Amino acid sequence: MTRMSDNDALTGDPMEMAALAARTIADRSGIARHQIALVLGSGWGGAAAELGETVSVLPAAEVPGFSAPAVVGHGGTISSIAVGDRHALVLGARTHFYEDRGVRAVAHAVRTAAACGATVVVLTNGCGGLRPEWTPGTPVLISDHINLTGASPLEGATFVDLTDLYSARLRALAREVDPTLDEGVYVQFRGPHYETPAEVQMARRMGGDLVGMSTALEAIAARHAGLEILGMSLVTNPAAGISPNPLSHGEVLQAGRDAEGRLSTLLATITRRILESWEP
Ligand code: 8IG
Repeated sequence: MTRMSDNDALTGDPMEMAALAARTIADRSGIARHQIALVLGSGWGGAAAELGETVSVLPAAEVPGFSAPAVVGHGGTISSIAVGDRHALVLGARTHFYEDRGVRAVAHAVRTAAACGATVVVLTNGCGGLRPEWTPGTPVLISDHINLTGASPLEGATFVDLTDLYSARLRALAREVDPTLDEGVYVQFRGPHYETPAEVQMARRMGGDLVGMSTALEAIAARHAGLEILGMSLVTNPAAGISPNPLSHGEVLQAGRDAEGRLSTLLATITRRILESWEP
């Protein structure tokens, strides 16, 4: 049996580590199976409260393989929410690639979601927008991604098909809830610095619409774990050079807070819609 004395260490087999985390979540929450998981990024933190009745809240640091958040404004809890007769696992604890804890730590949350029984994961983030009409506070569905991190969350000769990585079925469900939702291609940079204007123009010419520092690596790991993926970005700022003003983390957080109420309702409604369509 694997014993964890140091919660930060992700030294064992990644799938075993996820199974261990899933057992801890099941034992501590009393919920044997979660049908859907949500990873909440900047600006999306309020959604859990609107989703349903909170059954359990665990500090991430008490679940094997997770650690306390590195960034102010990012959560640090793993919650079980009752939605009708189903349960959503809300992961407010994301490890970013730029934290240098390795790709296993980045992938751990979605692997744990799959080990908890989820078949769908909703990956959310705050990001920069490349289209000027996407003012701060605009939610955008992710249609595809470009991974510019130079990394993969998968190890060894693991050849995973990424066609339709971001489920067309789930995007259609989201648009049933809000037909005005735009969609775009998410470009993951390594960070933690924001892009230069030249890099933003590069991303645009490559076909990108959104720039961020998460989600793409998680989506790859999620697909590998067998999950169906809905990706949603909150444009918290125009990407560098898109507007004449420089970027500040404070403004990014403020845009997130300002949009939070509306976004929470949107995400909760979409999640309930997905659960209505859920089949074991
Ligand atoms: I919030 O403009 C947020 N995250 N790479 N660029 C990148 N990540 C981000 C940005 C942005 N805004």
